[in-house]
Amino acid sequence: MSKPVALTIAGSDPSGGAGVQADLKTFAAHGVYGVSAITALSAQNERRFEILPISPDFICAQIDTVFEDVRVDAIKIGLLANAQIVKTVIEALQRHNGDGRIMVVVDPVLRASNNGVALDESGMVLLRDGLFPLASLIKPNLAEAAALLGEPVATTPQNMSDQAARLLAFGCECVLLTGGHLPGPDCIDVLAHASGSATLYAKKQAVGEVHGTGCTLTSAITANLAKGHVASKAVDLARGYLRGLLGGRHQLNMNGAARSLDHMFITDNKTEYER
Ligand code: PXL
Repeated sequence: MSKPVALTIAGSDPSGGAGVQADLKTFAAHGVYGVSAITALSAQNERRFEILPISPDFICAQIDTVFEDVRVDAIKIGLLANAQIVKTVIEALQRHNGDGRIMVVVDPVLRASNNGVALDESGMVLLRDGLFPLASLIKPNLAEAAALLGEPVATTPQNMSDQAARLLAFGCECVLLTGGHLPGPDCIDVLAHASGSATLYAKKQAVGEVHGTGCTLTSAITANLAKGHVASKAVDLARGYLRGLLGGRHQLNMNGAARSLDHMFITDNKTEYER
């Protein structure tokens, strides 16, 4: 039997903590073969964020050549740097996933972790109205959910459930609204789908700012979907993987205050996240 295959359509992060680099390592750590189409190059650290979008035609060529040769089981979509690129990705999904066989996970990246702008207003509107209806799952954080809805940032689990339900109305199958920035002892996420919603609790770990957690969670969900898990199980396993990564010794020491994750840790200690 051949390995499951996951495609990431996302930006490059040279530090390896986020973006395509994080996605490919996360896929590999899950035993999933990773393929990629790069939407933008970034040059970034905690103080600077510069971005060079790839031309839509060349993004299209990357995606089309992958599909000519590879049977893709799940797709993760991350940073899309402008509205034209969002349109290119929508059209590629229409060409290659017209029958909806492939699970599609969208991380609606609006800002990079050092607050650099990743997608402008018109791009965000097209992402929401054109790409969400093609998605199996979208994973906004609190700030992204608020921006997408044009509402204040949720401050309670009830606000989060209400906003997740309103995001579902844009046409995706599931919404995972991550509430890591909500104050309190627990990390609270809401998973909403057509038949209801669940509030998921995990003990917050005192790790401070860690770079690339959103990309990593989303690519772990995608890897688990590629392996055939249903969405709720894929989310559960991915949250366990991220919890394992955030357990101190799986982080790399970088020069700055924000730390990066060691995505391959489960290949060293497989049982830890499977518990
Ligand atoms: O975490 C959002 C994100 C996505 N994609 C790229 C990034 C970042 C954050 O820095 O660099 C390429």
